[in-house]
Amino acid sequence: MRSHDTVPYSLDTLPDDEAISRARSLRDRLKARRTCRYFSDEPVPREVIEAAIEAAGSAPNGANHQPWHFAVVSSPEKKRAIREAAEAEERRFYGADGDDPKASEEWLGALKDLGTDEDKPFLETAPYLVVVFAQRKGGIDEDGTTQNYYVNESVGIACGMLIATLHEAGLATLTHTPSPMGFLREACERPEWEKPLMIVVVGRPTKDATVPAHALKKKPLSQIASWL
Ligand code: IYR
Repeated sequence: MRSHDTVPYSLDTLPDDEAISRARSLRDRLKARRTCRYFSDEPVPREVIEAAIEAAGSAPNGANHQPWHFAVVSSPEKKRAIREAAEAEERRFYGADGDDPKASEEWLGALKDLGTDEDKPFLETAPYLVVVFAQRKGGIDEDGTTQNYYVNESVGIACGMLIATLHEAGLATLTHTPSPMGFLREACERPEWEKPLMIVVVGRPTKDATVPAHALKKKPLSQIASWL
């Protein structure tokens, strides 16, 4: 190793059975997470959002530049503006405005079992929209001059940690990705070198919320892992 400042690091050593049982228990809690599309307007504590963003902000990332920004939107006016702009894009995507859909027939076919369409009422009803921005530059400065590395990987991992923490706090989430979503930069007053990556919709499910049965079909371990 080249010389650099260090601090000690250690982890509690768990007995194997305890390690296995903890891994399985977190697995089971994470497996219970569902992508929810029916949100009530019931408020949720801001502290939960803050803690989840702090968890996300601890994600492994390129050169510790922490190339992310989380714009937390709760104002009804902002949420409405985001909904209107997102639905305008989604109408083009699904061809709901009378023109040919931007999405291919194949893509629309792949979405059939999810039941999604151009209506996104949750963007207004959910108490919080966490708009996640990836900083292509400017991770360690304010003026966007520093180059960042592995930006999509870093921010993707951070989003996973954000969602996991929100789920652990009993909140429902939805990763929403209108396409294109450049309008989010203006709505959230972010600089041009930041790229909106996704909206994480956060709140509580409505009493009669459902999820698509299709989304419950998960590939078994034998299909998603190989051991070499
Ligand atoms: N952004 C659109 C379409 C969409 C695309 C994929 I891939 C999904 O898994 C779900 C939706 C929408 O939100 O409707």
